[in-house]
Amino acid sequence: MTARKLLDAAERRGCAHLVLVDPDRTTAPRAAELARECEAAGADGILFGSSTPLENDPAPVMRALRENYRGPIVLFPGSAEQVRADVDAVLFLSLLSGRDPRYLIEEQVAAAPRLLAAGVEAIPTAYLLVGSDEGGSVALVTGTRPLPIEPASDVVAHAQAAACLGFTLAYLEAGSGASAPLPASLVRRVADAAPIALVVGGGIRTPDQAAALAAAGARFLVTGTVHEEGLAVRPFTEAIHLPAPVLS
Ligand code: 1GP
Repeated sequence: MTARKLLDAAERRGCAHLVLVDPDRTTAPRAAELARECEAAGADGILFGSSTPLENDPAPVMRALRENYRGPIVLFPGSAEQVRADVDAVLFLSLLSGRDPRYLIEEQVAAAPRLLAAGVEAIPTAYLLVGSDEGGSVALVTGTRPLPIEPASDVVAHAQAAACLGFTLAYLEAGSGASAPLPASLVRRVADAAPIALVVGGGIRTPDQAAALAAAGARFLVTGTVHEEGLAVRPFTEAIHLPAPVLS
């Protein structure tokens, strides 16, 4: 099972690295290059998807990833429309930071029959837009506002609700291309108080930022924009994989 594989990787590494590939913003040759980098660096998975409706056929990009990367490829869909069978699993998202029934349950009702018919594994994921950047394209598409960073207790309570509702993951999202990642102090507060594996993404631009978020308790970190801009995968993977504790 892909969820198990990912959680095991996070357990083994301390924190796991997921690389986001947006098929509308990545050519097939670039996807092949990125996939080879992910394979060589030991990145733990590739997220495939876009928060906006797809404009191009994503199949060539998926093929390029499959041909060059042996790890899990997980769909990170912007809507039920993007559900496809050639992935190892789907982040089955519910936008818990918003209050719009469409993104809390209606898209899920539309997607579930197709997922089950295709035999694709769903990874129940509470999606929480957080931050001061207005949430980027997800906020725009969904018409929801992100949870403010302060008070942290509100973000904590949302992640705790996700845990109580039985979600496998809680994804703290600053928004793709956000001007800054979420503060490590916030991630630490949530990780300490909510018994659920945290995915953190949006605005991670340097390996140091990634290392700080991993040390703060994120179980998965997602990087996307930096690789679209040409930065290599390996320094991020190395920063994210926490060093094993020294036994005394
Ligand atoms: C977006 O969290 C991911 O959903 C990645 O964000 O593109 O800013 O790395 P970036």
